Amino acid sequence: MTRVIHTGDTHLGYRQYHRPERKRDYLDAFRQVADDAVTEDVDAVVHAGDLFHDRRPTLDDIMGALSVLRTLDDAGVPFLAVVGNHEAKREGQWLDLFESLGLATRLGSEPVEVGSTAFYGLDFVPRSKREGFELDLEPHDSDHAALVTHGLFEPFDFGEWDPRDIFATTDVEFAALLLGDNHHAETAQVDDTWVTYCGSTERTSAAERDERGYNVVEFNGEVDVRRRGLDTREFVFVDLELGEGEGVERVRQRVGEYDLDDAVVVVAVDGEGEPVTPAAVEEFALDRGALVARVTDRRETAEEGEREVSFGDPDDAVRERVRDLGLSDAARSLDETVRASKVADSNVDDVVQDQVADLVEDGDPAQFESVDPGEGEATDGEANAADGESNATDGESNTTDDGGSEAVEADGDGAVAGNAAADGGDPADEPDADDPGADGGEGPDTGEDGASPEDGDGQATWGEYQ
Ligand SMILES: [Mn+2]
Repeated sequence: MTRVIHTGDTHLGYRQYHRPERKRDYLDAFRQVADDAVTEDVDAVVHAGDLFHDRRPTLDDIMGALSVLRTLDDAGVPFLAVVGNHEAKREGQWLDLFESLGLATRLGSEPVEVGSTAFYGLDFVPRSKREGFELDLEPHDSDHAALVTHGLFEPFDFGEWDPRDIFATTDVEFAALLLGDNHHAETAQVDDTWVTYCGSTERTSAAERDERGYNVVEFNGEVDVRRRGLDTREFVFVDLELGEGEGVERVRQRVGEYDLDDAVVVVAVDGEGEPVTPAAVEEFALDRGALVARVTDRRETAEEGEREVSFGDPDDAVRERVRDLGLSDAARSLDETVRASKVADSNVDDVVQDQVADLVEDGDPAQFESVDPGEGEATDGEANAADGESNATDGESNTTDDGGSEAVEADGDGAVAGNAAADGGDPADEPDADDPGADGGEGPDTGEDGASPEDGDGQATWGEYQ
């Protein structure tokens, strides 16, 4: 018999909404998981990737991780893990550091036996390396085997890789596939294998509405997967349909019905009535003790494109014009930092410098390709300009794959607009501009909180740019 906690997508170091409190929340959630593991005396904690939000966590984040791992180690609970796309570095991984300290085991092609189960690991595999991919596993002689990996798998939303394509390449039969990447917890059966996402342990996006938690997986002839909830930061979601003649007063009234103390308040306004200025509602929520408030008037987004831009809306005018230019992800990210983001003016210079350095280091030509500006085609001129830039980085581009440089993200926390794969674009969240190019090389984060399994419509939207 083997009983483990299956967790992942911890995203330590993420300063969501640019609030230090949020950063502490991610560590707190990780600590809760470890404390539960000790209390419940499970045989191991299995981590399916994205322990860190960023491949360059701060010393503080690393110290935080170490202290939780030490709790597990002191209690004799092994920590078995793989590398996710967010934290992937080109060569040595953070996980290797923890392993060298005796605080973690990096799962791979050799079975790690815990009780009656052999655990294997597969780090995030970029899309470019999936064609002809083969698992090369050492055999095991345990009762069960489980594969731990990070990526978007079928049959779940935004799945882009059929687990059977992996199963077919190895003689090892898996009782369970323990997954990370999709932040939405879900379990299904594929052939004879249980396939399960444990979900993130703190919301990395306002699209992650369900209670956060982790899985407890028991291998005992059969596989049993159960959910456990975590005590996370309060999020108050207010979805409002305004009637004729209703406006900001009605929104304030509805928001005021909730206990907002220390909560993240996410308001979406739809329906008829008057336009609602987000700032007026946000101020109201903050006055009532909210930690963060984000208000979206969905009627504005819906009308985008057909709306006349007046001189009263210079930001809208600029936004439309920038969109028409079909700028590359790289250019948009820089523009966002300079013009739109919450980066303090005094820091813009440094942040842009970091972003450019990251882009050069990543050497991913896709970042410099112009995007389709809505209905129209990118003009030849723009495409050529993008080519010229991508040549400059070609020399490095073949080194980026091991950094997980694919523009693949639907785990609710790093949509790449140009990819459009699963980008629901949640306008309630702001781009994480103080976290330049932080996502395992998958590109500048113009929509840090954008991807949304629930809201995903397959379209890159401009909402996240706001
Ligand atoms: Mn993740």
